[in-house]
Parts: sequence; structure tokens; C-alpha cells
Amino acid sequence: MRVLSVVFICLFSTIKAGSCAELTVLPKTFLKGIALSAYQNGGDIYGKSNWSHFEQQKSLLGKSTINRNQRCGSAADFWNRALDDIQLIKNLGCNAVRFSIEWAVIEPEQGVFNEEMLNWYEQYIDALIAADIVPTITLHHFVHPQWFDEIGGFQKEQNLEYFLRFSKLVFKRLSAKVPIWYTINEPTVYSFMGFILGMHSPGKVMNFNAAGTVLKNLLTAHCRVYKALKKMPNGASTQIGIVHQILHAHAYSNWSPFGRFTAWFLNFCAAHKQTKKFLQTGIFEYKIPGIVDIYAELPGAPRCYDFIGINYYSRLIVGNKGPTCMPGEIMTDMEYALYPDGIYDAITDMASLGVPIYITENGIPDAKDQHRALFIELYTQKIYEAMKDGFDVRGYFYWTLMDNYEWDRGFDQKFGLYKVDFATKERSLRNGSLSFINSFLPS
Ligand code: GCO
Repeated sequence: MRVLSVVFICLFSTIKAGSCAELTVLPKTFLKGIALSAYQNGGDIYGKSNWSHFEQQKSLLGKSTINRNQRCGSAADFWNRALDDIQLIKNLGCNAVRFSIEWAVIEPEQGVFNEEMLNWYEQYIDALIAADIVPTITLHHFVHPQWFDEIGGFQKEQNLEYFLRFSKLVFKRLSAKVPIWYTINEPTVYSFMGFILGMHSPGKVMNFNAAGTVLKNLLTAHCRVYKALKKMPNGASTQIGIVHQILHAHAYSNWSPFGRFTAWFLNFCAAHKQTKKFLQTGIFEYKIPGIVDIYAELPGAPRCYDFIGINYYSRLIVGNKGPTCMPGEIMTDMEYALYPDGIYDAITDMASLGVPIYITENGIPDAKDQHRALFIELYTQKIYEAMKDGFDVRGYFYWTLMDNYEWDRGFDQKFGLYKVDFATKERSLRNGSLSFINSFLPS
């Protein structure tokens, strides 16, 4: 049935967009990769990060915030198996990988830098390059040293200097070998999940002032890091950008005031509009009358990115008593359905910033491997379509290589192209992943 629907979709898009074959012509420089983050794949070696701290914390109700109290531990054992896993990345036909440098591992104690782990990263990068895989680096992927949070973390603008110092140190060491750098992963998600929903570190609930301040400071940090790295050796020849998540909420019915209010509220907190405006104009406004009023200007912001990274999964449908999708849509294991049109819209939306785009994350939680193939086919098809329509998409990074620690969800959400048996850490390719192998084939 699934095969039939894929054939049908292909025929349909043939009529609409020319021919299926035409869609496979790719620029030679196109990056096809997988995205991962070191903590989600390997945990925190020294137990000195905000997340290893947060995992021990109880919520206001006295319970763990993490689903079934699951701890990240060594996750899929990234730190021991990363070199062997390069072959798995190769087997998928990738020519790039996005991974994070864990600040908590490089600077577990304030001002003490871990030379051994910098060497480890350098060896990993060398091995990727030797395998013809382009390494691309995220400097902050939700995780940082606990000491940083103890002095106020991103809530205090004066603390940004510590993130800047770490970023410069890593860039100095690795930039000769790494052409693409992402300063911060999903500032909006960090702010929303950590300071409004309380489901991510540091677990603050409904603190709009903190959420807005942190978002402003993360965007400011991005700009400062961008400017500083650009001035360093290799700065001019590397591409530096930010990774922004797009997840719009829509009311199930326009007739439902509750649905419309919920959608508005979620969209405010997800802060897409505020972030895009900041990147376009340098003006940051985070305002709900009577609740929060934050305003800041950073006139240089529109010149602070060489590209934009988009993380796109789906949209949220809210205000319905039943399933959180529109009738007939296919659900993933999270609260969202397959919605491939959304990735096209996300590209056109962010293209107005006037810089190239990388899809830095896209993937499906699908434990039974029922919809993975279809998901990948439909979404990658939409990206091709956008490229054919002239949008400058330079790469696609699938989330993720293997099953990972999905923050407050623990290990239950299965995003991996490879399934991980967490008892033995053994990896096995999922059937649905074949469609990733067949996507973005070099022409
Ligand atoms: C995020 C992150 C990833 C997630 C992925 C799947 O969006 O939260 O960048 O860390 O694991 O997006 O939800």
C-alpha cells in the first residue's frame, strides 16, 4: 500500500513538476548528511553539564521531568564508537555530518580546558575527512557546563563572554579542517522548553521574562560569536550561521476560540516571528501586554550569518479533542503528522533573509519503521522542488544517524536511521532508511 502511494505521489509530482528524473539533478557541492549531537548520542563523560544536572532534578510535582525517569547515561556510546560509526555514515551515502562540540566536556570546570578531548575531536574530524565526509560543527546544542548555569547562564548578558571564549578556542583549534559552523542550535526551543514549559534544562515554568531574555541573549551571543570568528584565521573562508527551528501551530478549526488562542500562544513562545525579525532588522521584541515587554536593538544582526540552518519536522494542530493532526494525515510517534508542504514553506520563508539555506535537521520518530520511507521521500521531494524553483538549498542533514536520547522524552522516540539496542549498543539499519540512501543521489 505504501509503495503504491509512493508511486502515485511520484506520478502526481511528475505531472506537476516535470519529471521525477529531473528532480535528481543535484549541484556537485550539495551536502547530504546526518545530524547528531554528542550529548544525545554519548551523554556527558564527566557528568558536569546542565543536562546531567537537570536529569536528577524533580519537577514542582516532585517527579522527574524526564519520561519514565530515563537517564541519558552513555546513550549510544558515541564517545567510544564515533570512529567506527563513520562507516555507518558512509553506508548511507553521506558526504557530510553535523555534530556538536560539547562545551561541558571541553571546559567542565570554569577556565580549565580539556586538551585531551580537543585532541579527540581533532582525530574524529581527521577520520571524517579521510572518509570524504565534510565535518560541520554546532557550538551549542542545548548543553553547556553546569558552572555556567550556576553563574546565571544565558539569562545574564555578561556571561556571553564565556561562550565566546569557548567558541574562539574551538574555532582556533579546528577551523582549518571544518568549513561550516553553526553557533547555536534552536535558540527558540532552548528558551521555550527551558523557561516556559520547564521540560528542558533548567526547568523553569512560565517565566516569560527569563524566556525572552534568554532568547535575546542567545541571538546576541550568536552575533558576537559570528563577528569574532569571522575576524580569526580561517574566518573568511568558513561559513558561519545559526540553526533555527520552525514549528508552527495551527488551530484545528478556525471556529474554535480555544484552538486559536492555543495556536497564538504556542507561536508566540516558539518565537519564529521574533527571531526572523531580529535576523532581518536587528530589532528584538518579545512582548505580551501586561506580562512581558523586552525590546533590544543590535543593528549589525542582519549581517551576522553566511547561511541559515533550518530544522523542520512538521506543524502542530491544536484545539482538537481527538488526534493532533488534520483528517487523513499520517501521524508520527510525536504529536505531529507528516506534513511535507511545510518544509517547502519553511524554505521560502527563510529565503527572504537572502542567504543560502541548509536543512540542518529533518526526521521522523517512528519506532515501528512504518512511515520512515514515505516521510523521507515526500520531504526530500519537496526540497528538490524548492531547489528547482530557484531556492538556494545547499544541503540536507537527516536527524539522526541512530536512536538517541530525546531530551525529556528519554529513549522512546526512535529517530535513528539505525536502530540501537541499548543493552548491547549494537546498531542495525532500519528498512525505511533505504529511502534516505536513495535520496539526493549525485547526478
Ligand atoms: C531539537 C534538536 C534535536 C532533537 C530533534 C528531534 O529539535 O530539539 O535539535 O536535539 O533531538 O529535533 O526532536
